[in-house]
Amino acid sequence: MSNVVLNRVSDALVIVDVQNDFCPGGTLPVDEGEVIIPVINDLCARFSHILLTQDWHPRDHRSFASQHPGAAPFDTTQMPYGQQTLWPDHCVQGTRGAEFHDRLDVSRAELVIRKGFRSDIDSYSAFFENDRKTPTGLTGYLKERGFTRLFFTGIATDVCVAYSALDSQAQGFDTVVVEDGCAAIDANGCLTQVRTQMETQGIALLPSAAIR
Ligand code: VGL
Ligand code: ZN
Repeated sequence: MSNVVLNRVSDALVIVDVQNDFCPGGTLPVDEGEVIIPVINDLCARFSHILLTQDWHPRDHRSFASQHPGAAPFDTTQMPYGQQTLWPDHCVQGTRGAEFHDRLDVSRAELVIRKGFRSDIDSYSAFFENDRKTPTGLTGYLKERGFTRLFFTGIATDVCVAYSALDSQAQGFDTVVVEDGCAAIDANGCLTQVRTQMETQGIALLPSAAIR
C-alpha cells in the first residue's frame, strides 16, 4: 500500500464524536472506543489542522428510545424525514457523557462542530442533518479555509463517520477514512455494507501507518 504524504495547507483531520457516551462505560459504547484514542492522538501529531465533531442532543431528543413509549433502543421508527434508529439516551448537552474522552488530546483542535441539537431531527453527518437537507455549515467553513482533503477518524465507523465521509466526498473533498482510528457499533452487521458503499463512492480506506 502506498503512503499518503500530508499537505500542511490543504489537509485536515476530522475526529468524529470521541465522547464518553460512545466509549466503554458510556450509554452507547463501542467495543474499541478506547483503543482508537492513542491511534488518533498519534495521528494528530502529523496534521497541521484538526477539527472535532460533538454529538450534542437536548434531553428530549426524538432519536432517544425513551421518548417513544413502548420502544426499545435499536428499534426503528418513522420520522417525517424517513426511518430513524432509536438509541439509548446519549450525549445530552452539558453532561459528562457528552464530553470528549479525557485521553483524547483536543488541545490543537481548531473547530468543534456540534450536531444533533434540534430535538426533532437527528444528525449523523457532520455536514447535513438526517433530513439530508439541513446543513451544519461545515462545508462553507472548510471551503473558506481552503481544505481540499479530509481524513476521518472516530465513532462510529458505520454511523457518524460513514455519513460524514460520504457527504464529504459528495461535497467535493478528497476523502480518506483512517480505519484503525475508527470504532464501529455494527448493530446489524452493517459495517461491511457501509465499507463497500464508501469504497464505491471513491473514498479511500487506509491504515494510520500509511499516512505520513
Ligand atoms: C452516533 C448514533 C447516534 C455516532 C451518534 O456518533 O455514530 N451514533 N448518535
Ligand atoms: Zn446521537
